[in-house]
Amino acid sequence: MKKKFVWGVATSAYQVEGAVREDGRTPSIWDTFCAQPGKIDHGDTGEIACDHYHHYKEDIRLMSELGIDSYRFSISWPRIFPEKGRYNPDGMRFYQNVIAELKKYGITAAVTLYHWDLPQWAEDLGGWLNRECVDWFEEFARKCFEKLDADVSMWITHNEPWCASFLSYYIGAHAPGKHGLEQAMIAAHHMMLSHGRAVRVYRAMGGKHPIGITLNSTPVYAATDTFPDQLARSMQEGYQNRWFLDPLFRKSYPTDMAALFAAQCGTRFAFLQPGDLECIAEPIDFIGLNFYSHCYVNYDPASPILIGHPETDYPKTDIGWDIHPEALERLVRDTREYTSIPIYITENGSAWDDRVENGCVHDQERVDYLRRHLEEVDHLNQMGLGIQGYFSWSFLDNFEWANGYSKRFGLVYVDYKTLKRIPKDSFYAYRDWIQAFRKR
Ligand code: IFM
Repeated sequence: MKKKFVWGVATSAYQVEGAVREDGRTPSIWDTFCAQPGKIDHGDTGEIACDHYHHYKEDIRLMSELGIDSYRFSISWPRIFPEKGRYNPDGMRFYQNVIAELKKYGITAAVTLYHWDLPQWAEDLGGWLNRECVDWFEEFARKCFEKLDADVSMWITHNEPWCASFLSYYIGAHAPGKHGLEQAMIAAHHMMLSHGRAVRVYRAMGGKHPIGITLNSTPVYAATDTFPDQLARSMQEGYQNRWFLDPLFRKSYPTDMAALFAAQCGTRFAFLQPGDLECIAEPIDFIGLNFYSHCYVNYDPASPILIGHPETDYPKTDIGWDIHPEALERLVRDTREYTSIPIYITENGSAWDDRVENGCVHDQERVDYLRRHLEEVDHLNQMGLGIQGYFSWSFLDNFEWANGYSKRFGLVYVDYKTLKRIPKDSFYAYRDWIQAFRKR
């Protein structure tokens, strides 16, 4: 039987939940990072966020009005293990309640285990730079499988490991805000290893639902056809895409990137131990892709990884990202070079400077962006590219990491003073699209 296409929305724990001290939760690296002056726009924090922790029933009722099949959310690790080795049933109860509420409306739960909120206790012991972090993650994953699997429709081990490693340990823009290339390589390796270990645990427990990982690999375009710019394209693909796809599907790291990284930071690859690559390549059931834009590059010999980012004349969203829906085809085709397993678009969306007018939010730019991307997904599936579902980012406006609350991605507007929710025009446009699709 043909599998049903899944329509969904997505959020992540730290970005929406708030309630950072409730029911035994301890701080995550994002609480610590937010407390450091200058890290987050306007000094914003996730302390209250959308207070989804207390508003989840209202939010899920709105999801049912939207008519989605599935809600993708993540689990806050420091709620579940507030200290090393200490399980906290009170923290788990929140997710059990969310899933029970979803069930009432026939909405399935697509659960991400790690969407960047590492417990601070783990960071204090070295975090992802400490190989033991893989064991701590495995313990966390096992507990989530044990307590939630019966009512979860799909598991995503990690969200965008490139961001959680290179953006966080090399560029330093995200928690824990470090600046070392070898550190990023080590963190990425341990995250990918923890992915493989979680998949093995799930299989060993007899888990029957699909399990996979979400990447933010990107379709890359070179500014010109010249050799240097084409080289930069290949480097960018290596840095953001192949560094994760090769171990997942080919049991190796890309040698061109490994050589470049090694020349830059002198790593001896001591973090890579026998058996690791086999574990990372444990077979998965689907791959999640988060797609927002393309990456446009030129050759920059002054950059440690030879990549420059020239200005383009594409129209841009409020966060400055080029709008290029057709680039999704390149991303999907590049992914298809590696695997034929189902692809889910686990995030896609756009930030705009939304305003409330007479109780409504007329976000025509988001409606256009959404429609063009949905048409593209449809087009790719007509060509047989095997996209199995689409999750709009985001259900709610939320804490956009280093941008704080200054960038709004939601289908639902959140008034951060009153916590009132206002469905935007894009909410109704998405609802209508889903309904029309189901009637086909
Ligand atoms: O908000 C983020 C999300 O947490 C991960 N993917 C990209 C989104 C928009 O920046």
